[in-house]
Amino acid sequence: MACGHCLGACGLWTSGVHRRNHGPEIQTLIGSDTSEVSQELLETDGFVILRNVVKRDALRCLGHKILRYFDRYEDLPDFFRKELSPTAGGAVELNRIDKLVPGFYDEVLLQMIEERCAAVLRQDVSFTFANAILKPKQHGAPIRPHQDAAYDGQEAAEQGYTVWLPFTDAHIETGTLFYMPGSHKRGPKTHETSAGVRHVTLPDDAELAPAEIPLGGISLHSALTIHGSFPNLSDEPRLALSLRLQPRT
Ligand SMILES: O=C(O)CCC(=O)C(=O)O
Repeated sequence: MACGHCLGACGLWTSGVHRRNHGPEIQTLIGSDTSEVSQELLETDGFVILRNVVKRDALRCLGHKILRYFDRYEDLPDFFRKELSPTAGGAVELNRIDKLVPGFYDEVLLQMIEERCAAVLRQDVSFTFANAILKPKQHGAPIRPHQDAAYDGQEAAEQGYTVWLPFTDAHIETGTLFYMPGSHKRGPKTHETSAGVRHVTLPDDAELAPAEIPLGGISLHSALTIHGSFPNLSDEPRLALSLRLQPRT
């Protein structure tokens, strides 16, 4: 059954989204503030929501720095620009925003995220690259289901993680991520490419979980966890960072 929230535009979502959002599995979506429980959720589901990781003021400050580059998107070299939706003016990505914003990894909030993730993963990790994704207000452009490993190569498939950092409260209406819980255990999937964007076809019985993340929180997922995002139906633009994490060697 198509999901009402994407107005049927994607035709992919099943009623599982709503069941998980309102049903007994709600603990999975809310996550936990203790590293032990978070680690367990990450192992079981392939993703975990971590709340109160960064300060809102610091987020606002970094958000403004990133938005300045979206303001001059058309003037940036092709390397940095990627349209993520087939419709004009849909979701747009700034590839390697870490190369654009001076001193990107010196931002204290990124160091705080790295430390929090290291505690959950119980290993020393560092960011390897970051992309920023902007969904204009009231825009019905979903991001189709995919594994980040399909973009990042074999090493990431085995060891990599992604931190998703939204700059607004993230829920279905604001275009948050959805996850297919447990999909990281099924290994790398073959991806198809449509309009330059890679995606997987979900199994018929797929249940999807929306990531409800209050401002200041993050989600952390394995490079093999199938995920995508809802369209932004709110009256505000939706900005988020996707940050790749790898174990330090
Ligand atoms: O920010 C989004 O809407 C989607 C992010 C995502 O799926 C990714 O970066 O892999």
